[in-house]
Amino acid sequence: MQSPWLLLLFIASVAFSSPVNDTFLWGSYRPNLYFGIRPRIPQSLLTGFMWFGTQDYASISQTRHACDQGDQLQSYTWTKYDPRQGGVQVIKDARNNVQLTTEFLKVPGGDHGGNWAARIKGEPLDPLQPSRISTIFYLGMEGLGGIDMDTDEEDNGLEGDIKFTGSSPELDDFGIRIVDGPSNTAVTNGPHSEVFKDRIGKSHFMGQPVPAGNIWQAKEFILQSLMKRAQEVIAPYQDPAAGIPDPSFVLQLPDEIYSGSNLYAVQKSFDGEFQFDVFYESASSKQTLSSSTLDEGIAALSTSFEQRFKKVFPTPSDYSLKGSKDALDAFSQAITSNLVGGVGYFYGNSIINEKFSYEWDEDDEAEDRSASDEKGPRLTEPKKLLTATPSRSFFPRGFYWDEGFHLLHIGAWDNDFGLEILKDWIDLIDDNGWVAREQILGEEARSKVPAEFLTQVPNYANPPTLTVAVTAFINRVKTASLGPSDADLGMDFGMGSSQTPLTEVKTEPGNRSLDPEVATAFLKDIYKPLKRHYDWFRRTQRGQIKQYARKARSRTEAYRWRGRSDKHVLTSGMDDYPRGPPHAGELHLDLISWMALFSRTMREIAEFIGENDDAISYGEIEKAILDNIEDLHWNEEQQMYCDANVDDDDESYHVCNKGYLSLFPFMLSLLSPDSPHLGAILDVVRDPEQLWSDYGLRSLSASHPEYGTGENYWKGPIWVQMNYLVLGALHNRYAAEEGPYKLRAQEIYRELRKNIIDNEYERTGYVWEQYDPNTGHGQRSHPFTGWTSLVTLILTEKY
Ligand code: 6A9
Repeated sequence: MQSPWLLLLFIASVAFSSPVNDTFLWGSYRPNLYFGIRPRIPQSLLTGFMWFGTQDYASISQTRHACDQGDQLQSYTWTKYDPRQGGVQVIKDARNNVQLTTEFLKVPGGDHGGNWAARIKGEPLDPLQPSRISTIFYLGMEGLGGIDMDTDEEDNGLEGDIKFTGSSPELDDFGIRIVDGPSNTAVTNGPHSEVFKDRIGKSHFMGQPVPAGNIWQAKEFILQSLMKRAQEVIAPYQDPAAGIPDPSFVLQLPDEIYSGSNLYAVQKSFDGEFQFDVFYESASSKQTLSSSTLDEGIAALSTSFEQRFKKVFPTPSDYSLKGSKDALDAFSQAITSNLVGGVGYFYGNSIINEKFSYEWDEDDEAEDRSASDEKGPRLTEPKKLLTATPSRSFFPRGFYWDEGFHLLHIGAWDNDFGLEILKDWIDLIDDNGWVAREQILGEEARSKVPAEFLTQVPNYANPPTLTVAVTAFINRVKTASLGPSDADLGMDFGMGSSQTPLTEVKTEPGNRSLDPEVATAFLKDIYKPLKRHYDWFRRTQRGQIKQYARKARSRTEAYRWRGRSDKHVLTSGMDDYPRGPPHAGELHLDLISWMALFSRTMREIAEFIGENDDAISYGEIEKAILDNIEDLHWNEEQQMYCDANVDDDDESYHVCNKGYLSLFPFMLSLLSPDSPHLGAILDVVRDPEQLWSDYGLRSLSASHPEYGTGENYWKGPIWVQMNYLVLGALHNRYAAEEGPYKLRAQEIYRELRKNIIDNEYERTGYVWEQYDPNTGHGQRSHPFTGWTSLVTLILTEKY
């Protein structure tokens, strides 16, 4: 079939065809869907999968496509996922009595990012009950390029393999085949089966043109097309006495292809166990994939994943944890797989408002915001982003400070992949040095966000965690270039050593970027934007120091989150954590602590790449910040670090709220082990009336008047990433270095780690956004595939 896109394509490919050989081109990069494979190319081939039960007519209104807590699936979890090889996901849907397995296998070859295969299998959860499922796999082409389906437009559906060919500037020519497994059966009996006999047991399909940028709404287009036909088919059966046909005979795609189609769907309906495969073959690879490619490939992937996992993230065996070693291994593998399998690729514009400002922020010299004269919200240029996501159902998009934590974990698993993600985040740093806290790129991402949260404001920050991922990377580079005997084997407080053997570290897949030369080149590349980012923080989040001038050793280092409202400081990341009243003279303890860490990490980066003058000045700033944390934020009567504020008489005072906030100088390892304040902090940490619970540290002291009140988001519940920071500070510094509290720190480390790991993870099959400090039960968004997965690093003691 000759079509206009061929001509366009020809022009485009002459203009910018270059072979891509990118190991990370393909992935489950649509993590908002239960299963969606796409390349990390802005506008290209999107694939997706959906299913509904045909046990009744109602189930189609609950077609499963985008992850949704309302679907009430028992679980969906990647049990294995490797960004180079693919993975295995298990989905349990009790309403439709089906357990689905989605397997994804990457097969290298050719010059355009390789091939892949997917297998979708189903079996009844309860074998004694019927399991009637209809599945739809779709492919859509966005941007330049096209897809044709190989069919004579059979009115009654297709038997055998279903074939597509397509092409795009980046992917070049490719083929897609959908192939049935060996023993699928369809519903054959039922009222009026005679009438429908020619269509039973076949694949049904549709193809239609969809406007640019709309493929993400495939579910709506496809179900409309299906329902249109279903209404026509059902019309003659108005008399209930005559019996209504079985839903699986009626709820079928129309077997029509419109000209100019760029969205195609293939539907298969089953009675009981089933299986089918999808093969994507890049023409340049000249390979033909088959079901045995998947049989063998997935088996090999499972074995190599487990072997490598045990090497990279070993579970210590001689530690008295509640779970058995096997159970902990499986759990740890699943949470890591969900983090990595939850990485998405996003592309599109976003909404910013340069002029928005709260009254207490109004005095700011708005140099960063005066660049544009435009008032009110506006759309930015489109941007691309490869990023992990905190939650596939509730917030499947990039969040700035979450990402630093994600990258600690991803980078330890696959350093190269971690750097690809980091690079995309660095690319978001704008000319002023700003990065939006929440990355809501494109219509699909926006469709998940209530209007009042869409707009990002260019003087709002979020905790600077990215450089922590960068220094973790530098530490891996340093460790990898030492021999195993020279390397620091880390602390071991009697739970057995869990250090990775260092031999072969560099040559492992995933670690090529640990080569010191490669690493240095990468760091030199990102240094300039990072520095711009750092300068942006220091310039725009600076606090007023005049009311504190008598106390402060440094006249410059004081900080305040912009963009807080009366009750929330979303920019701090700890949304409803108690704070003082909003005031232009307010100073935030967490932000100044983050700035100390930011300065420290910038110094380490500068030292590594030989920017020695910069390294010295970062060091000086860090020192000034540490002085001011003592001068401005330590409250001697209350024996704790506090926010500071200014009253109506222009006098400064402390705002003290015991909880995660008061731990910051300790939690970010800013205090020296002989700090006179360490003892008081450890007392609060270990006190069951304050932060200590059997399941981890509470966000707010149990003795605080606001504990557990209001939204109760950051007023008590346990957050794993914060516990990870505390454990890291203990493990790497206070339990390791000499000081009066060393033994105490070791003891607390051991107990806290055990409490976190022993919590209820296996009970629900999910990890959760946060945990109830009274029961340990997971709460809020689930599955939470972001920073809660740090339990893996806690288990294997990588901080
Ligand atoms: C609003 C909901 C259909 C809140 O993990 C991401 C962030 C953290 O960075 C932050 O520290 N979460 C934490 O306090 C989740 C934020 C989700 C906002 C989504 C829209 C739509 O519901």
